[in-house]
Amino acid sequence: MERIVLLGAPVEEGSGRRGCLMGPDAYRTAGIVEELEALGFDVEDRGNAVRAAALDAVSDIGRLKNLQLVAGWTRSLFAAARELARGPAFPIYLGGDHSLSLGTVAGHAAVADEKGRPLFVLWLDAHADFNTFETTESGNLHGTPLAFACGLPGFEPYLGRPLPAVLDPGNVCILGLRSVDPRERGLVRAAGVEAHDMRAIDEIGISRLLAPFLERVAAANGLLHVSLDVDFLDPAIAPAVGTTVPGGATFREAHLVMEMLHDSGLVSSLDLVELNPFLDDRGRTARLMVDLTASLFGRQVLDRPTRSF
Ligand code: 5AB
Ligand code: MN
Ligand code: MN
Ligand code: MN
Repeated sequence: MERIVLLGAPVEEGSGRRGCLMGPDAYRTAGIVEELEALGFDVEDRGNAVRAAALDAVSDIGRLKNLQLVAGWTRSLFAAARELARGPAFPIYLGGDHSLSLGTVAGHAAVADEKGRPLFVLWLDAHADFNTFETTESGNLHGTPLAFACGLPGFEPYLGRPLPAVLDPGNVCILGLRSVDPRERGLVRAAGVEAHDMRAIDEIGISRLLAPFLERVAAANGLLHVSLDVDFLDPAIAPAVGTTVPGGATFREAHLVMEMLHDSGLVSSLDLVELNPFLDDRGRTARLMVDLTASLFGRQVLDRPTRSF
């Protein structure tokens, strides 16, 4: 039986408001363990076992918010992700805000490198999260994880040492964009990240955007990390997020992505981030995130032969 490890990381200091620390427990209340068990998985819930490492004072930089705490979380999450990536189980990281991915992506990139396999990342988000300490206008560090993973300069305080392995920006696909800061947009373009906004999804269709990326992962024998930000979804169906932007992915678009990911058999790790249960409407966003996770792990309405991309 395939094994899944759940690791809760109640980090909220990377976002501009409080509440994401309740995220991991909201997924449990919404039945994440039971849903995955019903699909035949052996689920080990490690609880909210990760905490921010205590650091010597990290000097303040400009208007960055909670840099010391976020760096502490990054170091703990990096170590936890590296350990899980080396093991046989499939890790699901329960956030927490998106600064969680500062640690998880770096950890998975390091282990992919040890294994001699390329890491690919699918970033499902209204935002590119490609700001640097230089370009961030808000100072909220949940807007920086993808730039950090891709090796953009200036991020030394996060790990306190160079990144063991840099994620190739050419191995990243962002889907769902509808809010990118002006200077961030230049960075995304310069890095050569594959980025699709909601207009592309409207015009081309989400499956036709995703399929070629999955083909590339398969052709390269890559590992695939998926980072699902609640704000990828339209706020009408997923209100429990601090950074709502109208015009997001629909219920079916989001499920189709998860179903295609399942059928591809390529996904090796998952972040569920930015859920803020304080803003939820009777648990519906938490339940939707759990249902999307179930689709990624094979829940479907009818039997169908496994497709390859
Ligand atoms: B999230 C913004 N670009 O840097 C910034 O929710 C938003 O993890 C970042 O995608 C949103 O503050 C971060 C305006
Ligand atoms: Mn976002
Ligand atoms: Mn995000
Ligand atoms: Mn957000």
